[in-house]
Amino acid sequence: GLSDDEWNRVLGIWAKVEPELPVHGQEVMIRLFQVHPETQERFAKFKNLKTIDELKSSEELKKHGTTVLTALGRILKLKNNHEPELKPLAESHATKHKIPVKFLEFICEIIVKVIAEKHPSDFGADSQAAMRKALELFRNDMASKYKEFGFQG
Ligand code: HE5
Repeated sequence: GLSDDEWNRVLGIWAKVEPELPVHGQEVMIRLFQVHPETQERFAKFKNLKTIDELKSSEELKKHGTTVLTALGRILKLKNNHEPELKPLAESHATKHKIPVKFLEFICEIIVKVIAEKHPSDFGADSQAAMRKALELFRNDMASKYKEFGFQG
């Protein structure tokens, strides 16, 4: 688990991300699709967006990015007691969307990078390490729930 200091770092930077969640969410989704194009194929709604301009112009993509980061923020704020929030997310990603754990790893790494770029002076090495640890906990618990839902991930 994370220490109190680590959780404070995670929630401290998240408080700076939250006022501009749509901006961060849009950037995360676009970056995810650029770096890992196979993830874009999973989105019926977005797989036909080809250019960066098309991606940037999509209000739906921005909205989805906001949805993703809102869900993640709620989970982070629950610290170690995230199971009630995590379970429905794991269920939909395991049984409906069938999103491999590898894709969760991709998006988590991109989230850290996007926050680091947008908040260079508030997200130093220790805070980045704490965020990586929190996201690892999120992924590990998603992976074990995946198995409960019969998805090997
Ligand atoms: O499952 C839902 O609610 C419990 C539906 C909305 C939702 C989706 C859908 C939410 C809240 C999340 N995702 C959240 C979320 C947090 C983690 C970091 N997601 Zn999600 N997703 C949805 C992730 C990670 C992640 C990685 C990838 C490749 N996710 C995806 C893919 C994905 C897809 C295909 C969908 C359903 C399609 C959709 O809603 O398109 C707009």
